[in-house]
Formats: sequence, C-alpha cells, structure tokens
Amino acid sequence: VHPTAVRRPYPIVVQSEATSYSDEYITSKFTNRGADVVVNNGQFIVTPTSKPYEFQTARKVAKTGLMLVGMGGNNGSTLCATILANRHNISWHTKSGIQQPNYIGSLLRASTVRLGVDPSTGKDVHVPVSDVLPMVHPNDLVLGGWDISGLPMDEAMKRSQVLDWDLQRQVAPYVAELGKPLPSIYYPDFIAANQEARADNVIPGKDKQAHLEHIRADIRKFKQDNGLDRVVVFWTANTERYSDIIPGVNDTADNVLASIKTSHSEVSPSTLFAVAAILEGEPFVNGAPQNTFVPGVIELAEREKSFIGGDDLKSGQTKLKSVFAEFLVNAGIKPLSIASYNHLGNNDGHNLSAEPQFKSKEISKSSVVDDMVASNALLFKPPQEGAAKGSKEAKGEHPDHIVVIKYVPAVGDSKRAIDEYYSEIFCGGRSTINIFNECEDSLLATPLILDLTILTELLTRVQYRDASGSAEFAPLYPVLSLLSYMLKAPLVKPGTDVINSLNRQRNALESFLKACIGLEANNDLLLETRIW
Ligand code: NAI
Ligand code: DG6
Repeated sequence: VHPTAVRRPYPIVVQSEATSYSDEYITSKFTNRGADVVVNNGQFIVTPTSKPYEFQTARKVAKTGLMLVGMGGNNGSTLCATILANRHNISWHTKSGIQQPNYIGSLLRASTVRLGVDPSTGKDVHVPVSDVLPMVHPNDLVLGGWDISGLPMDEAMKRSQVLDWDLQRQVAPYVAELGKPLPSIYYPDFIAANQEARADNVIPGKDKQAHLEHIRADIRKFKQDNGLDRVVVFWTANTERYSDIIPGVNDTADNVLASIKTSHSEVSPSTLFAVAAILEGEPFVNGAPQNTFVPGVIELAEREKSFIGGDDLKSGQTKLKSVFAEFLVNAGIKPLSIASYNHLGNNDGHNLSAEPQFKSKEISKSSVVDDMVASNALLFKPPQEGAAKGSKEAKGEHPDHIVVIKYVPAVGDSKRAIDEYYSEIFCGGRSTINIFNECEDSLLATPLILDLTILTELLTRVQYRDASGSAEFAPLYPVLSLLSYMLKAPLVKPGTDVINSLNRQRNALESFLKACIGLEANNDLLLETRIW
C-alpha cells in the first residue's frame, strides 16, 4: 500500500503549557504577532503588536460526504475512480510496469511539515501535513453529486479518457456502483452553446426557487441516506460566464434570495448551488472561475455562518506563475511581460472556446501576479494619487500580462502550457525565460479537490477565541481564505488583501495548522546554527 493511502492514528503530542488535550478537543494558546507601520514624511514608525488567541479543534473527524456538481466531467469522474482505486487498493499495468494507486499531488497527503529538530541528531523532523490535526482520509469520503449529463459514472470515466485502460477496466465495477449523477440545473445562457448535447439530465422547469428547494432536498437526502455529519458541496462543473452585478438583484443577501424567488435571469446555476449549501449549513467550494460568490452570496454566508471557498483550482500554469513571478520580483528582477498560452482538447477546453466562458478563466488566470507587483515599489511605480482617473499613472505600473487558451481536440486531457517571462535585468539588460509544460489536467486537479474538501471539513471543526478577554469560542470567518494555496483567484474576507504567492499561501496554512496545536509559526531563522 502506498504511504499516502495509509490511515494513521493521530500521532502528535505537544508537551507545553500552551497545548491541552481532552477526548473532545485539542486546545492551544497562540500569540498573533505583527507590526503596525505608520509612514510619516518618509519615515516608517513601526510598533510591534501581539494579541493572544486560543484555538479549539474538535478531534472527532466528521463522517464527510463530497457532493460534486459536475460529477460526470473529467475532474469529477477521475476523482471518483481514483478514490475507489485507492480504497480497494487496485494496482494496474502500464507500459512501464505496475502502478499503485496513491495521492501524489495532494498537499495534505503527499507533502510534509517541519515540526522541529530531533535533539539527539540535530536533524529536522517532518510529518505528513495530514498528521498535524485529525483530518478525513480521502478513502473515507462518501461520493455523490449532480451532472446535467446523465451518463452513468463508469461510462463518464471512459468518456473522460484520463485514466489508463487497465485501471479503468478494474475500477469500473466500483465506479458503476455510484450510478448516474443526480439531475442538475441547466441554464443554457451560462455555459457554452457547445455543451447543449450533454444536457440530458436536467431538473425540469424554469422556476429558480423550485430549483433551489430541489438542490437543498438533494443535499439533505444524501446526508441522511449516508448517515453523514458533513457534506461539502463542490463546483467542478463547466465554467460559467460572469454574472452581472446588479444593484437590487444580487448585491445583498436579501436581494439574491428575492431574485431567486422571481427567477431573475442573472442568477446562475452555481450561485443557486452555493445558496442551497449555505442555507443547509454545509460548506460550498467553487473550483471554477466564475463569480458564483456575488456580493449577496458572501453576505448570506456571513449571515448564516456557513463556510464558502473559491475560486478556480490552481493546478499547473498558474501555480508555477505564483512561484515564478514572485521569484523574479523578490530577486529584484523586473518582469516586463508575461505571455501565457495553453491549449487542451478536453470538454473544459471545448467550453472555454466560447468567449464569455474564456473571459471568466482569463480573469482568474490574470490576477495572479498583482500582489507581487504591488509589493515592490522599487521596480513598479505604485498608483499615483491625484493622477487622471483610468490613466496608467492612476493604475500603477504592471507587467504586460496576456492569457490565451485554445481548444485542440487531438491532445485531449493532456494540456500544453507555454509561458514567456521577459524581464529587465542589471543596467538595461534583458532576460527571456520560456517554460513549456505538459500534463494530464485532471490528474493535477483531482488532488486539489481532495485537499480543498478535507481542509474545509477540518476548518468547520476549528473554533477560536480572543484570549485577552472572556470571549466564547466561535467559528472562523465564513470565507475560508486558508484554502488559497489550491485556488487561482482566492476569495478573501471583503476589504482584505488577496495573497497570490504560493509560498505565502503555504506558509499561512502551515502556520495556522501549527498554531492549532500550540506551535510557533514557521521560522527559518535557525539561530542555533548561526551563533557559537
Ligand atoms: P468537464 O467539462 O469535463 O466537466 C464538467 C462537467 O460539468 C460536465 O460533465 C458537464 O456535463 C457538467 N455540468 C455543466 N453544467 C452543469 C451544471 N449546471 N450542473 C451540473 N453539472 C454540470 O470539465 P473538467 O475538466 O472536469 O473541469 C471542471 C471545472 O473545473 C471547469 O470549470 C474547469 O474550468 C475547472 N478547472 C479545471 C482544472 C483542471 O486542471 N482540470 C483546473 C482549474 C479549474
Ligand atoms: C485551460 O486553461 C483550462 C483550464 O481549466 C485550466 O486547465 C485550469 O484552469 C488550470 O489552470 P492552471 O493555470 O492552474 O494550469
């Protein structure tokens, strides 16, 4: 059995007065340290800050269901088949030998956190990220969901043409047990016209309130039938066009709910699914780029204290960009242009060949270098106060950044991505770096869906309190920005900054998990190695 598939009892004991354990909870004390900076006539007045918190994590992992919207697509069917291959330990023949199932590509199951140092050897000790707190094992997820295509799941797996034939052959009987996806909501205006032929499994009628009730009932039934404590609803369906944000329609929670009642044309299927999950008190994650979370949906999640996360899986080209652009800027090199092309031949590529759906993807792929650029005023002139509205000066300096996606059916799920980074180096020099990568798109995306689901379930079990007073423990803020590592355009608490840097996103997540067991945030000072 591959190590990533092994279930382990919770293995960590922190011996500290900051950490305590009961049968029910792991409780930790944590001091959030930072600094307030006031800029005054070119001087930076810095005041270190610190605030005490406590975290409390329920130890009992919820029996968790994962309801995929778009279950019969490439990601949905690949996720189901690979979980079942892991669960039943199915190995298969490839042209290079026997392949075992695993969870490679999952941050939680296939990467590690540095816990500290073994005093007897002076060497670092690492543990799998999934060992830091009790988390659901992917093999234990109960699978279900919806698709506008009614193809049974084993057939959907075949249609996707992602997995090796010998794996498909062996896993098909298990995948077939999942049956046919539940009928879903289809509003043709939101996805490409070329998807119409797939839509043979749709909830009838045009009444959006009835559609909302239908999806809510599906979630409740799935939960009850499977004896679940928690259901994560995950959008892995086609990319939709953006919804227009219209005052009075989708700008507040009440307006969104009223617009659903009147079946307003700007309420998308994904927004209906998000609202259904929120009203059922179950988390909703958006794995695609469209603006499912219109302002009214975010307000509704706040009001219902229901968790949401998104947008758009950060699987390949953009993940690399969120490392590479940061590397350039942090090295003091100035990217002048970033040109990103990709072509793919799966159904996602087909849907994205329509302009409005491409636009949604273009937006999420384009925002990814903004924070790195904004962090370095030595290289990029910041927005000038008082400059003419809409002018270059008012927007601030930014590298030219273009994103092109083309549909090339022949390459199927194997996406090709080409990136050119053209930068200014020392004393007027230029550097051009080209990157070509090629990868089975759905095999990058599937582990991210698992990580998002498992982290989301965990975050529903973590509570915090301000330890400076006598506040009660309360759930985290509903927008789960700690999921950012896996997402191209992370949804964050309104009014707070989006962090795109992959390193910072990972650091935040690791630091949070460590704080929940009473350990300090990551620290590479390693002072003991630098002093006598
Ligand atoms: P896909 O096209 O193979 O699957 C999408 C499925 O959604 C299809 O089976 C379709 O019938 C279904 N669908 C469409 N509208 C629906 C609705 N209203 N309700 C229920 N089902 C519906 O696409 P794939 O490759 O699985 O990707 C899924 C989504 O994830 C796409 O939006 C894609 O842009 C996004 N994504 C994919 C990444 C990857 O690396 N594969 C990475 C980032 C995002
Ligand atoms: C082509 O861009 C299709 C998309 O769905 C991507 O495969 C997906 O968004 C992943 O993008 P990236 O930039 O993380 O590789």
